[in-house]
Amino acid sequence: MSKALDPRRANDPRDFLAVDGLLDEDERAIKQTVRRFVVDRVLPDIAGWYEEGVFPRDLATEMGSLGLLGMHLDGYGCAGTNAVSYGLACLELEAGDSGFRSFVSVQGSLAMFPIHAFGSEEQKQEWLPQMAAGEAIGCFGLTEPDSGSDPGSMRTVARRDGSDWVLNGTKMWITNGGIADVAVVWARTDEGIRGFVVPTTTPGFAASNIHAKASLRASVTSELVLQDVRLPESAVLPGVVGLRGPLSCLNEARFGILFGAVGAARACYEAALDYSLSREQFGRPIAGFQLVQRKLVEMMVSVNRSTLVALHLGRLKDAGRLTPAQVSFGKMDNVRQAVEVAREARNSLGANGITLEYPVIRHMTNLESVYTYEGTNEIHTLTLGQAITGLAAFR
Ligand code: TGC
Ligand code: FAD
Repeated sequence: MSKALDPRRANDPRDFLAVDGLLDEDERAIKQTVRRFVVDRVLPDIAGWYEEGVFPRDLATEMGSLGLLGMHLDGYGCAGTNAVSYGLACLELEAGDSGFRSFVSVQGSLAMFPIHAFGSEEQKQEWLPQMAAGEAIGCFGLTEPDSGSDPGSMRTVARRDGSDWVLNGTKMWITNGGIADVAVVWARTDEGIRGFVVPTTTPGFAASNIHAKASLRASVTSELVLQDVRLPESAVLPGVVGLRGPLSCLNEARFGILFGAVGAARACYEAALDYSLSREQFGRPIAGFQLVQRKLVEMMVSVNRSTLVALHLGRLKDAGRLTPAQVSFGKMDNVRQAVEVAREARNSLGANGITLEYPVIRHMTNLESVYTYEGTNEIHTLTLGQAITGLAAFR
């Protein structure tokens, strides 16, 4: 008879609900591969990149060769994994830094997805293989200086001029903008909102990076100015008209974020656990004090609960049953949980919690952006309110 496990030590503090056991072999292998990439290629340098405010563009091709770019899309050089694997990759990347998950979200879900879902065959052939390889970088221009939560109020316009389109307007807060080779830009037309595939070398297109950010510093965030940008008819995404186009892309990216936030929270919880076990005050490890244990337990419960929510939503997506409001549930709750975990972890590290020698303050400040972008906490709350009452309270 096998010796019974000591019930006091039967659980892995880093996977308390044994969620890893719910993954299949391929999913576990992808998770491990991305975790290794983060440990080897991101963690050694991330504090420096964060401090300097740079994103290491060189790593794009490495992420491409790992199949992380547009990984849940089929064909055109994309890996074609299931949705859960895409989510797990986002989780592991964000355990490194939200900037890396952002890069992958924007490239795969916001720039490649619209071309894949709504693009012409010519657009797909031209852009997707090089984007999947990380040789071309994409960005997604929806938000404007006066049009954030309400993208339907955008002012960027595209008007027909003979067989061409001419675009004018300004896009704000655009991830990857300054390093992009191609921008998917959403603009108002006589027919409704349409998407345009804009090579960033097109005359009249300019990107300037936003500096002095105190969050997501290892990520490029830019303003895009389009002044009489002339594009051929072939630049428009033929497959969609209306706000449904960009909002469909957001569903994909928000799905990655609801997994990613768990990664940031897990990294914070693990840092707090390790620190509390080794830091001694009053003659013993602070992890032995009841108030510290309470914080650690709250963090652990939160991380496990968010992981289960993410995995459940991933399984729904793979079964083709995930609704946009369910994505809002995950984005709203997992990100707010992560914000709270990061804050508690920061506190647990005392003064060391404010230095970049530990990952926590970096995650904590990053998560402030994650709380705001891809639909703020309030917008997802209202989306859920509408879903359960049938009443829209946005306006
Ligand atoms: P509304 O009248 O409700 O809808 C207009 C049309 O869109 C359809 N629709 C959706 N389609 C797909 N997915 C969704 N989630 C959809 N939500 C709505 C809807 O059926 C309708 O279609 P049709 O064919 O009948 O015309 O639109 P509204 O103007 O009332 O707005 C609704 C609201 C507020 C929820 C929406 O505008 C919204 O989500 N606002 C938040 C904006 C946002 O999230 N921006 C993110 C920008 S990108 C970014 O932040 C990248 S961060 C970098 C990174 O990811 O790392
Ligand atoms: P606002 O919409 O002005 O909101 C301000 C506050 O008012 C928020 O708290 C909001 O919740 C609240 N509010 C607004 N409307 C309501 C309402 N009806 N009811 C209750 N409260 C409300 N955009 C892109 O298009 N592409 C990108 O790649 C991209 N990357 C980003 C990267 C970073 C680092 C950041 C910070 C943002 C990025 N964004 C991007 C923009 C992001 O999507 C917007 O910031 C976000 O949608 C919110 O818009 P806003 O900042 O204009 O805030």
